[in-house]
Amino acid sequence: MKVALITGITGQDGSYLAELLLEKGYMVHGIKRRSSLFNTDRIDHLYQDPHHPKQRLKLHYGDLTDSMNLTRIIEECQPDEIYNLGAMSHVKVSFDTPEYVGNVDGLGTLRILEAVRLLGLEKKTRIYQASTSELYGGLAENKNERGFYDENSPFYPRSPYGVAKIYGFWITKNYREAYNMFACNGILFNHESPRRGETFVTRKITRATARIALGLQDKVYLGNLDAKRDWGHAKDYVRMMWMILQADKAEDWVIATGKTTTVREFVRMSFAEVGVELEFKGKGVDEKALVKKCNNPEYQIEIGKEVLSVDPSYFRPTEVDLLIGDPTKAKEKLGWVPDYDLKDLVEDMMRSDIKLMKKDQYLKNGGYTTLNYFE
Ligand code: NAP
Ligand code: G4F
Repeated sequence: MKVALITGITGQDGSYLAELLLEKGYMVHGIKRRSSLFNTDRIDHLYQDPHHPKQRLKLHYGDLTDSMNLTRIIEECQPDEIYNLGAMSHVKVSFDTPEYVGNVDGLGTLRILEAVRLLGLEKKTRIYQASTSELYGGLAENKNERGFYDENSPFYPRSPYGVAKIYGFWITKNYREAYNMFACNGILFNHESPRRGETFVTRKITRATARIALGLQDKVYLGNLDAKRDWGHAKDYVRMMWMILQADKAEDWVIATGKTTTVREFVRMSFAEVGVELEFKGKGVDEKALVKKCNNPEYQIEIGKEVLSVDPSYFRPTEVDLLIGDPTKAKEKLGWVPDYDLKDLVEDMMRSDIKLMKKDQYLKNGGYTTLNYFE
């Protein structure tokens, strides 16, 4: 049985990847952080009975800042594959915690690579490093001749997060070249899902849209509506992480959809899912979105209602204005074909958030339900 170790297993990607690897018959080890509240919501459905003899998911307490802990866990698991997904992954928050981000997202990667090397596992263990399109920084002049970022485009990170991740990128490449380790970077563009953290922009929008439609919230405040992102579905992207480690050769790969969309358009698409047409008025910090039409009898929102304003506190000291990736290499060499496009993604997230918020609404109105009633 193949053995995998996932750092960041409690996160969006870690949870989908754990599902995928369990389906493929792997023994899956995951590192979770000690927290004062339960932090395993996203993987609880995979972890029914830790004492069952056939349980193939095992969690270990740990942290990417603790080398001894990481070395001990890797020695115990003897993994065939390590997926290093653990990170402080919020770009805006990285401006508030730059040193911590350097330690976790940058040096954390080194700790994993060095543990594998010191334990003499460099021939056995393949390593996936969660690199990011934030490395490119959105500089227009660095796109290729077709207008995309690809594996050869120069990097220009624009946040402490991006700078820490660039260390992770290069140290992975260096260990591959210096010690002949099978260590690869997946340079992933933004990927979202119903399990996306609530403070990333897509999930913030789909949650707020669902709550506004159900009368639980009046409006949402966002930052830069002009920012453009290449958004895919996390399920498609974790499948590609696995494919990267099954390849014949260790390399770095761009994973993206090749399309880019503004935050404003994502808002428009989310409201359209509940039958609401929006009209955007004003510019910059004065921009607002108002309800123009409401075509869904289930969700009655008054015409002219203001449902979105700009709050400059969400602006970043330095912004990445535009990201668009070229996944040609992954498609041609590994045969990656995504199942979801942006419309499917928005539908999936909206369906899930409407269900979740209906549960909230039901409870708010004095109802009682078991957790899975609305699943
Ligand atoms: P996420 O939902 O924020 O999950 C991050 C995971 O890392 C969580 O399990 C978190 O634990 C864990 N973590 C945080 N600090 C840690 C530490 N000090 N030690 C050990 N674990 C720690 O992120 P994601 O969206 O799944 O992304 C997965 C990885 O891909 C990250 O490295 C991210 O930077 C990178 N990435 C993401 C995207 C994207 O669009 N999603 C794109 C490119 C790259 P808690 O649950 O306890 O917080
Ligand atoms: O959803 P975001 O916070 O994601 P961001 O900064 O692109 O980072 C995500 O994708 C990276 C891959 O490129 C990952 F490496 C990283 O870990 C993370 O998963 O913001 C997207 C855009 C930004 O331009 C931001 O300024 O949306 C803009 N935005 C506008 N209003 C907002 C908001 N972002 C957030 N989080 N909250 C807002 O209210």
